[in-house]
Amino acid sequence: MQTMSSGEQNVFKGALIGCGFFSRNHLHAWRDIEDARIVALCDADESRLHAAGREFGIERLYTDAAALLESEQLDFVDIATTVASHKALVELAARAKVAVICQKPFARSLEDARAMVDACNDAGVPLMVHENFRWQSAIQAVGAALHRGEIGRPFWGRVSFRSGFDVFSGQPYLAEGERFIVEDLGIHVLDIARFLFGEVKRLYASTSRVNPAINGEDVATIMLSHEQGVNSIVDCSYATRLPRELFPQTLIEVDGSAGTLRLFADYRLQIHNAAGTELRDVTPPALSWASAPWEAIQGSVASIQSHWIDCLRRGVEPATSGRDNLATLALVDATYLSARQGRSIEMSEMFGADTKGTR
Ligand code: NAD
Ligand code: 89V
Repeated sequence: MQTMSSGEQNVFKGALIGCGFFSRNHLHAWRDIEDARIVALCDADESRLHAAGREFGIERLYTDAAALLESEQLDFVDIATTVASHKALVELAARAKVAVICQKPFARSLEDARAMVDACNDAGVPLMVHENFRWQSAIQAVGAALHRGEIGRPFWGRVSFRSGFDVFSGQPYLAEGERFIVEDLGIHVLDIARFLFGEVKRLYASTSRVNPAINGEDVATIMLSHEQGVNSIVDCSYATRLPRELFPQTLIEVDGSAGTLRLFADYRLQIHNAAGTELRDVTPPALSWASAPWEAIQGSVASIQSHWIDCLRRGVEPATSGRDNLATLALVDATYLSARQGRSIEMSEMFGADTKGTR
């Protein structure tokens, strides 16, 4: 059992639910955050539960999330299970009045996501979606450069993720679903487009499957018209054989009224404007537990989890709150709808009369 010293009174106590493939990154990152402590773990699979407990020295272990929430005094739960269990677990945490982080994809449908946001709202508990890609050091550097107006007013952008990396060996469930790249990876890239260029008015998308061994689509191209006048392209592929594999790098191009920004491979950020051309190094932080090729993602996990603790301490809404994530999920749904029907989608169609909580 973990003991708290008097110096740890200001430490936020959490439990992690879901001890699978990606949970190791959460657990390593929590260990590095001074004012957070994971005091208990939960997984329906006992062998995974005990393996994580042993690896991270956590002794309070549960196979049932309801029992965890009944027995532990928690400041937050961190849900790192796959999407099928998210709604039940978020609503369970809300009923127990415990603040909650939930991994992406937040929900299977926009309707479920709204219900989850409402449940936390009504219970008065903070809710953050672990939408971490925008928290990568390189993406934050791009956002900051645009925010400072270094290339003037952006009018065009491209956010691109093209890879042939074998994601299925670590995450075999990704090969099984009817939906694949847009729901799993495109969701991050669409969220980056929102983060950089603002909310979307309209989109047009096409998708295809190249890999015959999987059920869902592994290529998507999406054209977005943003409310503030930027037109952008989000493209992603897991069927792209490059001379050098770049997983999990996202490459970015932005043209602005006073210059251009390019995020090249290997985390090189080029800003070109009237003052000249500058190349910046925006490499992810060197974490002791990072492992190639995952460093950028692992750095973003550390950043989003620190952001959560900071928001809890200050009593403010996280940047990637449940409410914020509704707009990203709506882009995912609109992409599938556009690809299926071969037409552009007005984002207002996705919300109908019920725009509650989408901004
Ligand atoms: P996984 O299948 O390896 O692990 C999930 C674990 O949750 C399993 O051990 C399972 O037994 C457990 N579980 C499921 N339902 C449960 C329940 N009701 N109660 C207790 N335990 C339960 O999955 P993973 O690859 O670790 O992915 C988990 C989530 O993380 C997914 O939603 C995935 O999309 C997301 N993910 C995010 C990133 C990122 O960068 N943000 C990267 C990889 C995966
Ligand atoms: O981030 C994710 O959700 C992961 C991966 C980067 C492998 O697609 O599933």
